[in-house]
Amino acid sequence: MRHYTYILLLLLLTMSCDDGDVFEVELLFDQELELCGDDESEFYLLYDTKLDPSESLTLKFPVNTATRAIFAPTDNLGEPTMLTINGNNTAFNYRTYDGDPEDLICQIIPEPGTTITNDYEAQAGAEVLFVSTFEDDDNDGIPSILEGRGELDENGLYSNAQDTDGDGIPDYRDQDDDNDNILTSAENPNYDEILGLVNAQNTDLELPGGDTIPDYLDADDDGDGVLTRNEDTDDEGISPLNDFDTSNGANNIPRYRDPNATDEYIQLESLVNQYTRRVFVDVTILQANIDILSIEPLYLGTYIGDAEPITEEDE
Ligand SMILES: [Ca+2]
Ligand SMILES: [Ca+2]
Ligand SMILES: [Ca+2]
Ligand SMILES: [Ca+2]
Repeated sequence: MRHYTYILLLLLLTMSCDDGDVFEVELLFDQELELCGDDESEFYLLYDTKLDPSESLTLKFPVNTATRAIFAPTDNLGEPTMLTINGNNTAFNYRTYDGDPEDLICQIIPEPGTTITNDYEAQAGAEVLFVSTFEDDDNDGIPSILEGRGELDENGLYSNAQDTDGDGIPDYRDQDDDNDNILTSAENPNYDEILGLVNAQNTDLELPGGDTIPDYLDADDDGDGVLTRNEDTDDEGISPLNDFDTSNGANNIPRYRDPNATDEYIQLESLVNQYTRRVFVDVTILQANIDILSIEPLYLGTYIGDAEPITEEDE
């Protein structure tokens, strides 16, 4: 996950008044962009607002196939998308207000004059550069980088990522890494920010037939030769697909953790996998050759989308 620490980044806009005087405005925005509009709207509006004094930076641009792609990247190459400010449907504004601008801001074409005290619009010609990337996460409690995600390939994808169970879903997107129908998050990987995964639960470590493979990567947790997915999770409620036995199991231990319980119940069905994708869009305004706003390349900020759920079947 990216982390931006632009706590007090000072940006300067040099502006000219109607009489030609130039003055400077300090812009102390947090550069965490928000979005109005969606793929079905007429316009997107990316914006940043602040109080004391109340100001906004807004970037309006039309919704079309090209701009929808800004919010739905298909790779992590970070290839830039460019739009040109045209003074018409693609506009960049700096506004000041006499109150909190938050309620006004999502009116794509606000009525000036009510609470907007100044409205400066970049003239045609400036360019906007968007760089879009995304992060997938199965939210199983283990950071993707520790699930063998590996490096991006030349296509901007993690095509060489580890896939422990060979189900076609790489571990970093797989909620059930060993395909035993028990979610990784329920197999106690015990990830620690400092220690990593050294304390991951391993049921069969000291059992006959056991191993050094942690449960979340071990398809046979008790080392008895019967796959966990074909044993019973008993009344632990740990897997809705692996409940075969109405008894409490021998020794009050669920069969999948009891090496002495070796009855096999064939389960061919697997849990449906769901992961989340979060999109990041870095926005920079290029080209200083504008009359009203004299800006060098201005890093406007980053829009961080919601973690959108994606469902996929294993192969
Ligand atoms: Ca995983
Ligand atoms: Ca599992
Ligand atoms: Ca094990
Ligand atoms: Ca077993």
